[in-house]
Amino acid sequence: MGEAMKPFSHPAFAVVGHPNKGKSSIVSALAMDDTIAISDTPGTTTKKRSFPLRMDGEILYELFDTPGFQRSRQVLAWLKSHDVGADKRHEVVEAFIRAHRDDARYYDEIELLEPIMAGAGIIYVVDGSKPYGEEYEAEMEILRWTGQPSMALIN
Ligand SMILES: Nc1nc2c(ncn2[C@@H]2O[C@H](COP(=O)(O)OP(=O)(O)OP(=O)(O)O)[C@@H](O)[C@H]2O)c(=O)[nH]1
Ligand SMILES: [Mg+2]
Repeated sequence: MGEAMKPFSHPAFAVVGHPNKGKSSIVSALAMDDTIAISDTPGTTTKKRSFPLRMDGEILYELFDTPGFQRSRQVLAWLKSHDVGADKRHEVVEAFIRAHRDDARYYDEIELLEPIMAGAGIIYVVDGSKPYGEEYEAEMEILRWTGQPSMALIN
């Protein structure tokens, strides 16, 4: 995995959530890009991908399609075991990424966390056709640890 991402000079949003909940479908619609891989197999998106929305050559905003969470409970357990206080949680997420950069088990989490840690806002995609699942608790708590603003998008 590469270097840490640079901060953004324009609004940026990472579309994140559980696998197979329509993240790529939403990015495809908002970015008006039908080359994005969409399928009913969970884990279709394996890398973050940037979609800058340009007007007159200038980037208005940037969307990131990302892989879904694969090991949210384990990630959250690591964060909690390295907790040093509520005001330092962003740094603990940074430490998680540094410690697991070459760990294939957390590839998907690191891919999705990187744009958020670089300053992207969070668009958390929820499946409106299914009852609320408790596996989402860990995902949402990890996202809170980043300290970035977030909104839920019910697909
Ligand atoms: N019925 C219905 N199906 C949808 C909707 N949005 C997405 N889908 C379907 O849900 C499946 C998953 O969509 P993706 O956009 O690939 O989901 P994803 O969250 O990017 O999935 P991963 O990349 O695997 O994490 C596809 O079969 C889509 O056609 C929707 O609003 N309604
Ligand atoms: Mg996808």
